[in-house]
Amino acid sequence: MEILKEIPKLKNKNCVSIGKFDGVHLGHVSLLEELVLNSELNDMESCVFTFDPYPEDFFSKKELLHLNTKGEIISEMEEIGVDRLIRAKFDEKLMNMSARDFVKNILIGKLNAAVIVCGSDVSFGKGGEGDAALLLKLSEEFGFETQIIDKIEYKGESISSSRIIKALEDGKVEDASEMLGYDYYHYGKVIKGKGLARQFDMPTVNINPVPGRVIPRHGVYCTIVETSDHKEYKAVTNVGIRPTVNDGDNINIESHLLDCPSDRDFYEERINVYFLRFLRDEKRFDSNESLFTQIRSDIIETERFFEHK
Ligand code: RBF
Ligand code: MG
Repeated sequence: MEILKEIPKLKNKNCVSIGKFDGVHLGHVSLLEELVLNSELNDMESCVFTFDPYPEDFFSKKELLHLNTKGEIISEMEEIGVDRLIRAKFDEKLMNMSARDFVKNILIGKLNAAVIVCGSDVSFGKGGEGDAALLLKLSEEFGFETQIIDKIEYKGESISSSRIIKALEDGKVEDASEMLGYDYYHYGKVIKGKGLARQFDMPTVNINPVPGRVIPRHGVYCTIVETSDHKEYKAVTNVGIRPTVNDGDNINIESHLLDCPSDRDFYEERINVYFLRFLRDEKRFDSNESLFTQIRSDIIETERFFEHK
């Protein structure tokens, strides 16, 4: 896949998608698959047009949290078979371009779009004035084909990144999984913990969350921990700031693996932690003893969860 920062002038006809593509989820994946299928049927190349930074990050003047890193999204596009990804700088000129000019000058003039594939909620051009209806209208005038893809629904509402982020922030990780098409996860290199959990005969593995990625609601979860040798362990994981033992607001993701020899040290290995079920909120306990009494019951609940799974 070719990745471009500048908008190229393409000679051959292309199938083009425009959209935010700010996360890997069922809605975006189905749209991209449709784009690639369409390009193959038409014997054209597929091209995704996006903005970098995301317009919502630009307008809020900070990098908001997203479901995936840009690198993860790029890998997914590559895997789906997108030929070309344009990450155009979101600047004054593009921002103030009318929707009609955007189609005429960029999509047709530069990208030579013969087919445009996009979601029914597409919005483009100045202030987001352009929508699916306008694309259909302009396709007659300029002679390109527009294919509008219906949004995928879950529990009666359409799937979107913001809805999935909300579910994660509410601890509704099963809903998030259904909308993502995979279990939400965090990953990282195992860092040194305090060793306190080990004293209580509950060794744990700690990672820091990936910057920029959404953190699920602080609390305790049934999880799967996948190690770099592709072994999967049932685990119980705390996400949060550990108010019982810490003063800071540094967020930590700490997992106790259910069936793992306690002398196995994962230090510096890369792990993935997949969130399967929210058990309870993170709390401040009066003593380490009461914290670990609670953790023992979290472990029992987690064992039950996996028995019934
Ligand atoms: N720390 C807290 O301060 N409050 C909690 O509710 C809490 N729950 C936890 C649940 C599990 C399953 C695990 C593995 C850890 C939890 N911790 C919690 C973190 C705990 O403070 C930490 O394991 C030890 O202090 C050692 O770093
Ligand atoms: Mg979207």
